Amino acid sequence: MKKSLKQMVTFATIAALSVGGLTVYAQEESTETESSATAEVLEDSQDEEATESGEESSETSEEAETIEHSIEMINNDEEVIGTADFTQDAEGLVTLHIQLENLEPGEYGFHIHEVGLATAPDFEDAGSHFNPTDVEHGEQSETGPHLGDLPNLVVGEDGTVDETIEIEGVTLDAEGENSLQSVDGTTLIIHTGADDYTSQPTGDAGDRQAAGVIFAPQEDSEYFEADDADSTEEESDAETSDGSADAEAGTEEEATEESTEDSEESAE
Ligand SMILES: [Cu+2]
Repeated sequence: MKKSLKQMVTFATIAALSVGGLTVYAQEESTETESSATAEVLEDSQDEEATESGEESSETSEEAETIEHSIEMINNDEEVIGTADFTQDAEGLVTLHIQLENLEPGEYGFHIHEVGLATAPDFEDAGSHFNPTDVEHGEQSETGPHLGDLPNLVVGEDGTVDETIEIEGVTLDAEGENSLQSVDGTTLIIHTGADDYTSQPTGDAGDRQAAGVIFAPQEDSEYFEADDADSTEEESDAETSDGSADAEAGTEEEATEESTEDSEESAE
């Protein structure tokens, strides 16, 4: 009776172990002669097997990092009117939490545009809608919507917005497909009229009343502006380098400048 139990248990001692997503098959062999001790050990390992396979099902999800990215929104007068906080969760879902103030009550077209530039007052340099899948505009079109098409933004009587929306089909991961970190960058735009979700190619949403660059154009984009980054973030550095550049310039130039300055001073 012990012998038959041992045989059964021996055949059953192939345990599947899940270690960091890799499935490892461990086969236990028992060449020992029959003994109650061996049978007990094997029974124990069978119990462990059951426990392990139970744990296995709860360890299937791969670890993924969340990504957070926050930007400021400005109006046509370059006044900051709020923030847009992008979050990508471990499953890859991108959500946008937008908080704004000092807007006129109403319903406005709201899109991600395909160039990471937003120069006030018209924000026209943000280009067209972000549309990497090359489809028609609007959820009511045959092939749409653009990945940059967002639901109209509704501003309440108090002129504020506090909304969280999911953005399907995009990623914040620079390496991912349809990434908002595209070569040309991306910009969030609020229009002056409502998007009708139908008219091509923009939903007839009118002019642009607010914007925020989500990601700036990358170095190999035709829209890349090295000077822009310097002027916004490194003004003091830029001034310093200008000064040192002048100092490094040849003595002839310096002499010319001095003589020019001298003549100007004498003129004043
Ligand atoms: Cu738009």
